[in-house]
Amino acid sequence: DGPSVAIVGATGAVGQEFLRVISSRDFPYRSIRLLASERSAGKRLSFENREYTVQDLAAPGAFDGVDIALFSAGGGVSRAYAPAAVASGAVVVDNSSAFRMDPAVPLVIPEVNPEAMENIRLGQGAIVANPNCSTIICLMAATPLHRHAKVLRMIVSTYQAASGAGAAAMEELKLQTQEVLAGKPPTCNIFSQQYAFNIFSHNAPILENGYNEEEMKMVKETRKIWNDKDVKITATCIRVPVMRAHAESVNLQFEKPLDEDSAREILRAAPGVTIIDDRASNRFPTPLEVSDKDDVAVGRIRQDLSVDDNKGLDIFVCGDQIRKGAALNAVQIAEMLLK
Ligand code: A2P
Ligand code: 11C
Repeated sequence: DGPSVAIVGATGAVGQEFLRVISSRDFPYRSIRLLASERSAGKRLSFENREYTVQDLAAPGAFDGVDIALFSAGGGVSRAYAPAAVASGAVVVDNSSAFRMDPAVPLVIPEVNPEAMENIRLGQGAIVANPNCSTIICLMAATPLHRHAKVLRMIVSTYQAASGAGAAAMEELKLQTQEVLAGKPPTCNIFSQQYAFNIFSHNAPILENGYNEEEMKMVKETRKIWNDKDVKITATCIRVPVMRAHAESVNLQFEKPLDEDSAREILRAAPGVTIIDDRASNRFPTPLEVSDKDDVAVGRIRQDLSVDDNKGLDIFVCGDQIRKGAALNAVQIAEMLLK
């Protein structure tokens, strides 16, 4: 029993994680269909002791009988194929940026704004958007504090992993690391400059206002998810040579006072959040520590001494980009559809 599920982008980094998360959470499904480009069509993949043949997304009838379609094959693919999935009655959970800012499409982090999708029903074609990974990881930690003291301004600096740019970028980081250690010139296919032993501004296109698209996603998506068009947000997004978890330094300025002990209590009670904040031994969240974990980790919880009246806090957040930043969040959305 359970819904019939299609995975779009099944051969990709997030697509593969969809399968691992479905399995580890015992997500009930009647059938699973694996879809990717024609390059992968015919490829055999095994999942939960069964063999599947990857099918071409563009083949006719790709969504026939599908109840839930989890998309992670880029914005272009979502724009091209999500409407067909919706027309055939599927609820699309879309990991791309294609529909996030569409007022008719809920943009959902289940721990943060589940109410946004209360009108979405299985059997009635619709799209639910998964936020950008940097937004999800940031808001998992910032929202419980926002609910308590209302964020007026948020300043984010990210340290983003290779996985955000897909499986090929992760391969490029491995290859370049070996090449540089061997004294060879690094192969630059995915990124235009050396990635191993380097950091650079996020590869998303730079917009006219000088921000890159990744930064503006954090600004706009947060306003939509918090349903707060006035909250002031600025971000600087940076790519670091880490495999699969993002780190973010988040500075929060509040309307009401919030002392650091209360903040720690609030975060301790927040679902999907783990605190790693050991000042005595200088142990705080790291990308490695959260890799393959569901929870986002928060530490460096401290009063911002540049803000009066306990109205400012600094925190450091790490989260697995592929898991809570993408696949887990999408599967949690799918679970909400079953309720
Ligand atoms: P394929 O492996 O056939 O190229 P990642 O984010 O790790 O780079 O993965 C991208 C995913 O999106 C892959 O599964 C990839 O399939 C899929 N994909 C990319 N372009 C298309 C397309 N035009 N049609 C269908 N699937 C696509
Ligand atoms: C990254 N978050 O880490 C980006 C990539 O809107 O889903 C995913 C972009 C998106 O590079």
